[in-house]
Amino acid sequence: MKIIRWILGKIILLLNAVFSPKAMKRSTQDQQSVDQAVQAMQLYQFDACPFCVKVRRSAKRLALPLTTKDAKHPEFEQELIQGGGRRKVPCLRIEKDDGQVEWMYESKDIILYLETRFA
Ligand SMILES: N[C@@H](CCC(=O)N[C@@H](CS)C(=O)NCC(=O)O)C(=O)O
Repeated sequence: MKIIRWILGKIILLLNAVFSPKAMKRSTQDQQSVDQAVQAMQLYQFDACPFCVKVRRSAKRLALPLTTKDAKHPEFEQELIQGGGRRKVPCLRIEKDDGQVEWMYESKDIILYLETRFA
C-alpha cells in the first residue's frame, strides 16, 4: 500500500510539472502589493498530496509566491497541530493586519479564498 501511494505521488508530481499552469500577469506595482500581502501567509502541505497540488497550482495560476511548509517536517507538523488543531493538509495560515491568525483547512476553501482575494 505504501509503495502504491509513493508511486501515485510521483505520478501526481510528474503530471503537475508537465502540465504546470501559466501564471497570470500583473503590472509591476500590482504584483509588488500582492507579493507583500502573500508574505502574511504560509501553506502547510505535503509535496505529493493531490489536494495540496491543487492549491499550489491555483497559487501558481494567480502568481502568488506562497511560502510552503512541509508538514512532514516535525517542526512544521507541530506548528500545524498547535496552531490549526489538526494534522491535516493543505492548511493556509493567514496572519491578518490586526495580528489575528486564521488557519484555513480544506483545499476548496483555500482556493476560493485565494481567488476571491487575488484573481
Ligand atoms: N478534504 C480535504 C482533504 C485533505 C486530506 O485528505 N489531506 C490528507 C493528505 S492528502 C491529510 O492531511 N491526511 C492526514 C494525514 O496524513 O495525517 C481537502 O480538500 O483539503
